[in-house]
Amino acid sequence: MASVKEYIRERFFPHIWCPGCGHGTVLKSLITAVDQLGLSKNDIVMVSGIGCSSRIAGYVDFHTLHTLHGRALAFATGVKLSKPQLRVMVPMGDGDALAIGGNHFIHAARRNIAMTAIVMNNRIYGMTGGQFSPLSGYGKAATTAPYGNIDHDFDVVQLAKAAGASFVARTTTYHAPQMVEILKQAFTHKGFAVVEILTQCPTYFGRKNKMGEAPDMLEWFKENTTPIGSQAKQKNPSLIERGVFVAEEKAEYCTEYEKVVERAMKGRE
Ligand SMILES: Cc1ncc(C[n+]2csc(CCOP(=O)(O)OP(=O)(O)O)c2C)c(N)n1
Ligand code: SF4
Ligand SMILES: [Mg+2]
Repeated sequence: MASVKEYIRERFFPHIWCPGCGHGTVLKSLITAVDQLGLSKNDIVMVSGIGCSSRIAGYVDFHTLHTLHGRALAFATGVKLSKPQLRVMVPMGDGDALAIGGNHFIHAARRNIAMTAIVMNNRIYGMTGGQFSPLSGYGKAATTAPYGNIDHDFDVVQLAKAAGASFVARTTTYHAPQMVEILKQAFTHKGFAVVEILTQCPTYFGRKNKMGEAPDMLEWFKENTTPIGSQAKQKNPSLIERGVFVAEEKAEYCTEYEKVVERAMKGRE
C-alpha cells in the first residue's frame, strides 16, 4: 500500500477526534479501500455535512466540500449531476444522515444516484455534546435523555433497502478488514450505495450508557454482530447482521438524465 500520507492533508492534523473514537478507523479503512482500488485522488469528490464524522472530509486529499448539517447528499447530488464521471463519497453521522438529513437520504436512495453514502453510526450526536439521535435506540441514555430515550430507532439497512438503494451493507469498526472490502464494493457500484458502519463514541454514547472504554465498545461490536445468515443469528435473533444485504443493477439517475437530455435535443431537431 502507498503511504497513508499520500491521501491525507497533514496540515489539518492532529485531528479533532477524541482518543478511541471510531471515526479514525473509518478514515484508515476508506484510504485503504481507495488505495487498493487504485483510484485517482483527482477523480474523487468527498462531500460532508457537519459533525465529528463529517470532519473526515477535511482530512483526505481529494476534492472535498464541507457543507451544512444534514445537506451533504443534496450538495453531492448537484456535484454528481454536473460531473457524473467523478466518484462521489458522502460520509455522514447518524444524526446528519437520518435526523435532519433523513429526507435527503430516502430520496437519494429512491433515485439511485451513483454515490457512496457512508453512515458512521455511533448512535449519538457526538459533536454537539451527546444528544440522542434517531439511531440511539429505545431505553438508551443521552444528555437529552437522562431517564432513558423513549424514541424507537431506525434500522438503516431496512430503511435503505425500502427506499430503493441498490447496494446496502453494514459493518463495524471492529471488523476493519471487512469494512475495506465492503467500501471497495460500494465505491465501484453503479448506483446509490449505503454502507452503515457501527462506530464507537466513547465520550458520549459509551460513557452515558456505561459501555466502558473504546476497547470495550469494540468488544461489544464483536460479540453482538454476526455475518448475514449465520447459525448464530438463528440461535440468537438479537444479533446484528453484518455484510452485503443488497447489490443489484438498477437504472442509475445520471445515466437516465443524460438520456432525457438526448431525447429532448432530438425533439428540437
Ligand atoms: C442546521 C444545523 N442544525 C444543527 C446543527 C448542530 N449540529 C452540528 S453537528 C450535529 C449532530 C452531529 O451528530 P452526528 O451527525 O451523528 O455526527 P457525530 O458528531 O456523532 O459524528 C448537530 C445537531 C448544525 N450545525 N446545523
Ligand atoms: S465526541 Fe464522540 S464522535 Fe465526537 S470525536 Fe469524540 S468520541 Fe468521536
Ligand atoms: Mg453520531
